[in-house]
Amino acid sequence: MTESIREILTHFSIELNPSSYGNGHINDTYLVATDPSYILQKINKNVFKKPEEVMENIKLVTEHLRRKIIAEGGDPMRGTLNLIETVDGKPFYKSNDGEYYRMYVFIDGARSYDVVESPEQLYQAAKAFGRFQNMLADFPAEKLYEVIPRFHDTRKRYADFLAAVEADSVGRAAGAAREIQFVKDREDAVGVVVDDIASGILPVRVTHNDTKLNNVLLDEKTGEGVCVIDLDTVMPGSLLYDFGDALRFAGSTGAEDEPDLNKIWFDLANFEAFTRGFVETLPSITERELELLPFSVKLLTLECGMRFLADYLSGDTYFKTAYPEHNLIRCRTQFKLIEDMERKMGEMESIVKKIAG
Ligand code: ADP
Ligand code: GN1
Ligand code: MG
Repeated sequence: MTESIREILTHFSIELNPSSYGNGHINDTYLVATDPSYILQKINKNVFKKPEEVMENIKLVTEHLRRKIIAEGGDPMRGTLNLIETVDGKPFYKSNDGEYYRMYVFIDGARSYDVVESPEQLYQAAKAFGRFQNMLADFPAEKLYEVIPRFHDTRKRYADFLAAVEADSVGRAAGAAREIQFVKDREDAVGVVVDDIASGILPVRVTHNDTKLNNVLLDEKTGEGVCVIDLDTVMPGSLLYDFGDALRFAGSTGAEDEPDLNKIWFDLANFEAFTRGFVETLPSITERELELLPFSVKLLTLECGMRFLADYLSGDTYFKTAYPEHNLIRCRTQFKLIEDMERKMGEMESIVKKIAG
């Protein structure tokens, strides 16, 4: 029999009815408003096929971050996610219908943003993502499971996209012909970063891989970055994935699902602020990484756009959607951003040169 969320909570020794929380596209998130408060999450098993491996990664990564933060004199209860164990000492609870639940300490006095409000916010977010990568620079990457195989392998993402077009399993391809062509016209871009990783030109680092602005909490009073959250996809990757994915989202003047494309532009002031924070915090950045920073934003935007479009063509099985065209609307904002970036690529390159000195 399916257990209610209230029953699930008793396994973390809490008696309460929690409420839905946040705007993540993947897991089901609940706020447990007690004192202190907690975040309860049901892990999306369709996305994460082996939830035990996700939890093993998160346990190792948060323990590592905790040690680093303490060594630097910081507050580990705010600087990293803290898992709450179940009554029988496990980092997650598996319900009798086979669902996986985990609980974190709720980080108070900080919040995430779904749309950027100022370049300063981006500067602070970038420093938080940069510090996060620095703290993981000596993490033994071989201990991490690859929880979503080839997550940012854009060649594979492109092949998956073509397969979704070909299958046209819900008959939506004809109505998305323009968007499909937009991706096909940019096939040349998909191999650039993966090929440089394969040939050893780009270093492999332990990266976050999902650096949306709503995956970093900023202090409500000072605006400074407090904690990088949503650690499900921490895996070996490229610094360019974290940079590109962050600006894909935070460089936009509108929401990821804004239907009015006249409101969607790629904002160079936001690009500059984020780049400054990121580059300042990561002295280990290489020449080739610097050179590819502007391109990586276009690449990660293309990757995300083709994932939204492929999901639309496959009947919305991956991302949470609120209405039938949601994934199509999302891919359109990504493609509008790419058009604007293509016009602004020269300016983006000049900004990186100016910052890197
Ligand atoms: P998803 O994988 O679905 O994106 P997240 O882990 O990003 O889920 O959580 C969704 C939202 O919940 C976040 O954007 C953030 O606003 C909030 N949140 C998650 N964990 C915490 C936490 N420990 N403290 C405060 N807020 C949190
Ligand atoms: C998902 O979990 P969330 O909402 O932070 C997705 C990202 C996408 C993003 C697009 C595990 O991120 O890869 O870029 O949606 N996460 C996963 O908004 O697929
Ligand atoms: Mg999230």
